[in-house]
Amino acid sequence: MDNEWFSQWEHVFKLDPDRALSDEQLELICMSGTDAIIVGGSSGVTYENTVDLLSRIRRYSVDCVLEVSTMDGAVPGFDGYFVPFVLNTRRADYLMLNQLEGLQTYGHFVPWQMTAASGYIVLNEESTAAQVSGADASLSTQEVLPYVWMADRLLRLPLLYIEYSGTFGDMNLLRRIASEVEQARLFYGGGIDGAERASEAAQYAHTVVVGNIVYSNIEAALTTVQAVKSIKSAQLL
Ligand code: 1GP
Repeated sequence: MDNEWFSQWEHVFKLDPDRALSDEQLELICMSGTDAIIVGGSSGVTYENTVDLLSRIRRYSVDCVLEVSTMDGAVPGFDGYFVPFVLNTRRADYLMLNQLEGLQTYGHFVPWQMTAASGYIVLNEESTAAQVSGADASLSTQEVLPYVWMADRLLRLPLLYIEYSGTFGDMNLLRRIASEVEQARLFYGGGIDGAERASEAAQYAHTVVVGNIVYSNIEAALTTVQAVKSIKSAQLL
């Protein structure tokens, strides 16, 4: 992996260390053809459950990265690390102070070559992510765009993550955001429950993230891989 380590990803599954998945289900996910697994969650993430999930995913060759959202869950040995910054929070701890504390404690151990900042815009008010981070999630299109410009053009973050966790987002807004992004890789996550929604999101986002449905309908989750890949192949033509 190098600085471009996530620049080819089109589809990823996000797995929560605090939720149960059988070995059979995990094998299906890891062998699905997805580009990577992101390990992360908004609550209940500990060192122990993160190490446990990493060691189970390590039986497979798929890239596995950690979204570092708590100091407790900062585990070495992943292929890469995302450090989330919630751009539309009013709370300085989620904007920057928690991350700063992490660097004050563990900064000398950070594998910088495979660590990237991810700028989150959280747009589902009901989500745990919004509630935990105190995000101002009810933004109009006109209100969202300055966050996009801030992340992509001013801060030049490598990754912009449009997060609707738990609900399917406004695809018109995602299309508008995509048209404004100049250099960041655009991730979309939220409410993808099968091939149809995966295809829709893949039209606009560079990378589609599939989470919850893994735990409630694994067959539907698996269909999202090919759905995203088909759209991406068609875009190349
Ligand atoms: C969550 O964006 C991911 O952080 C995926 O969302 O769980 O709704 O698929 P879902």
